[in-house]
Amino acid sequence: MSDHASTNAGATVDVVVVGAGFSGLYLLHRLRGLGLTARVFEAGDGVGGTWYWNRYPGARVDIESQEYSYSFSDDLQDEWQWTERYAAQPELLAYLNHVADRFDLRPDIQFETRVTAAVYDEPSATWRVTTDRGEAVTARFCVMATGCLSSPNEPDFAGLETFKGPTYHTGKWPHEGVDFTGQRVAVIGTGSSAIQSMPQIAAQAAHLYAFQRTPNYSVPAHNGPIDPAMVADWKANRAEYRQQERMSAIGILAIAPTERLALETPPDERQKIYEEKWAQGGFAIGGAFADTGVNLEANTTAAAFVAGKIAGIVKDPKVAALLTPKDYPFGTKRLCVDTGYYEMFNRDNVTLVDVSTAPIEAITGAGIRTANGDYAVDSIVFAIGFDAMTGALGKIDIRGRGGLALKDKWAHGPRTYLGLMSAGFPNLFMVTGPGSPSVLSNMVVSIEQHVDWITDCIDHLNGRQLSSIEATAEAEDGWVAHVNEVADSTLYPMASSWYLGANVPGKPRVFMPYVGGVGPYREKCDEVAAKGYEGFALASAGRG
Ligand code: FAD
Ligand code: N01
Repeated sequence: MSDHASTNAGATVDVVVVGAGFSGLYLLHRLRGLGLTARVFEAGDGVGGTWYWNRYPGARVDIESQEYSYSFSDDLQDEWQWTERYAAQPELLAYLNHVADRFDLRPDIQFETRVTAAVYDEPSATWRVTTDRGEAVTARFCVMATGCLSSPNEPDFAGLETFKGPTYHTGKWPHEGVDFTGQRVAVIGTGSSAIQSMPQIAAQAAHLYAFQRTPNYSVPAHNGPIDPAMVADWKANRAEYRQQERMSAIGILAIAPTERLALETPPDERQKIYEEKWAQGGFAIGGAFADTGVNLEANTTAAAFVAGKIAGIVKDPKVAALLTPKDYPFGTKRLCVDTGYYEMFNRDNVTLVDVSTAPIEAITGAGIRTANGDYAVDSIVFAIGFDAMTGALGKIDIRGRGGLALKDKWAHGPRTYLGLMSAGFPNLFMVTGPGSPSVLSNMVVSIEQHVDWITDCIDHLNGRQLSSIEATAEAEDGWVAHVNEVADSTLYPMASSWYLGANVPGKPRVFMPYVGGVGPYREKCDEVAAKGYEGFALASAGRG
């Protein structure tokens, strides 16, 4: 076992943290700063979370590196130099390892340990957390830093066990890497993971078969070495830029606030603006106009622009047509940011297989059988995504007041107050939980905000000898209604996306993240805290 601090049965700490990604690492640092004892449990054998698990070729951040990084320490920001505009997975993992070392976090992290249950004991107002190693630890507070995209969907294709070659999941990629040289490779899925990995696999493999059920909108990253002028500007104005991110819509500077409407902009000027945003790269295009996310007609102008780009890049018009999304608005599934994705389909060794009209029927010993025929392959990559936002929480037997299981409470969809806590589960916090901006934002900005709010809250309770905090049912009902109302005012619900749980059979269709914006959400959280944690019940031990 690497770097493993062990916890004895019966140990007691102030706070248990589950997960050692961006969230868990910063939590531990903040909790220590408050003089609290904390124990972090992490299933992997290293820190990094997303960037520990997703080691597939081409994995990289799609927000500019300096923005997708911690802001809490000036020294850390001064000393760390990113090398690319969009850092690749190895660099992101190195960064998070650097953070763990720099702040000496490892002694309080127990690796290769999966938390299996967390049970609230009402009389003592404590959580009893147990692990797959048979250990138990008692803590006043439990913070789930388990990640929104950390529970990979497992493939359940008929005949999977008969396949003779190796299979891989992008979300659990082998640490030693995979050499596809000379192989015929199938990639199932065309979400961000597939769109990032396929151009690299195609460059190595003998042949790549891309199995597409639903086409995605993708925009070019225009990645490259980091621009020294940008670095100098960032350094000079960092504090101001960070503040702008915190108060922005999605925590990204590339999406500048605009009131400009696509429908009120003359077509040639609109086209020019889209071209500029396309040339800028990444999410910039999402911020071209204020009405594309809420007005279908306006949205159609963005969709048509991207369709034109696909048609211009992909030489075979039939393939271009298949790659063009048709049945959901632009941006209502997470926008993909790529390096050479559409261009890849011009290669002789790449075949797009449309499984929307001819579904995958089975996996055979030799490959993949669709309704249209068989594809012989040597290996299969599952890029089929995650049980997002609730998946990792659902794998832990979390029981609150009166033995209530979180899974049962959320049977019809997650219910939280501010995405931070759920009524009936005192002293249990979630980082970027459902009902917070989370996956609709620069996650590091949202993670820092949540960690700061949670640790300030714990400090508030400790300073007043309060033993517990719990969301009230009324506040939760109000927040859930608000989250739904805001989502319904946008085009998001028009796509069968993982935001809605639509990618997991049987999962209730509820729009999970909060669309109201990172800045307004932060203001709401701050206001709640300033009003003595309005909407939460605070109690002293024994007083209920
Ligand atoms: P994670 O990084 O997911 O870490 C959670 C950790 O908890 C994991 O290590 C997991 O092993 C551990 N864990 C879970 N359950 C248990 C348990 N029961 N017991 C013990 N340990 C447990 N976001 C962006 O904003 N921009 C991006 O460009 C971006 N790119 C992404 C690319 C990929 C491939 C993926 C999958 C996600 C991406 N995201 C991106 C979202 C990304 O998840 C967040 O940005 C961020 O890394 C989340 O950090 P976290 O610490 O909250 O969760
Ligand atoms: O997963 P996805 P992902 N048969 O759910 C298909 C972040 N991320 O891992 O749309 C055939 O997006 C499925 O098809 P459909 C980011 O937030 C960021 O790619 O359900 N196909 C879809 O095409 C992202 O959104 C980056 O019809 C099947 C694909 O698999 C999130 O993580 C990189 C199928 C899954 O796409 C998840 O991305 C990577 C089946 N049975 C991830 N089941 C960055 O760029 C599923 N599919 C920063």
